Amino acid sequence: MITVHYLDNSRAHRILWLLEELGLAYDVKTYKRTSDYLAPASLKAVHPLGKSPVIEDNGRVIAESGAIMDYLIETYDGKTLVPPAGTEERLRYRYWMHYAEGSAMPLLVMKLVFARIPGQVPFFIRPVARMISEGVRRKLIDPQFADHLALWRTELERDGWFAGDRFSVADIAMSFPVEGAMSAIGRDQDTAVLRRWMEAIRARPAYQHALQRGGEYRYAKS
Ligand SMILES: N[C@@H](CCC(=O)N[C@@H](CS)C(=O)NCC(=O)O)C(=O)O
Repeated sequence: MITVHYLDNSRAHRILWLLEELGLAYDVKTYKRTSDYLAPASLKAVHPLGKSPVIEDNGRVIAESGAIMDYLIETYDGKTLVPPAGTEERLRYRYWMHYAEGSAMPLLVMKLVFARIPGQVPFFIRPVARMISEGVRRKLIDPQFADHLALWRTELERDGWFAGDRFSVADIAMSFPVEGAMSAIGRDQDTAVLRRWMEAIRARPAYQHALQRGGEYRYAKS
């Protein structure tokens, strides 16, 4: 039986969702975040980095969302959830599978970290910390963030999903960046196509079953 080590309010929701799409049986071991919003130390007993998701299957411990998704598709015949080899869609699929954790999440985490810096320093240097943090966000992070949003919109406006005109695991991979980004998107940005796509993924029974099986996942509310 597959075990998913699930940290609350985390990208581990994607793994439960994929397991539901594949119709596989699994156990969920839930971990609560600390007051600093970090993973509890007990996750380090599962994998040295102490992050989630991690799965255990047939004596193997597998970490890293993209690697877990690839493993599940390969091991449990998920080919209906992946565009056929050799097609344009398969190339797009591969791009988004790597992009989700390789490009989108580092930028989103950087945005979050800089937003939190002023609250983490002694109050007497807070104005300076705020100035630095806002400067970095305005000059370095937000212009890139706008480019990423435009890229998502262009891809979804093309034919509705991230890798073609059919749902694929690339949509699962992209769910966490898009859901996480929604609260950080300014009112000046057009989010209609992203919201339509989010409605479509949330309408999938497997997405909803994953919410029921997992712990908290606050991004589903945005
Ligand atoms: N790229 C990794 C990122 C893993 C990761 O950072 N997970 C977050 C959950 S969203 C985590 O465990 N955070 C708690 C911590 O850093 O202590 C993956 O996709 O698996």
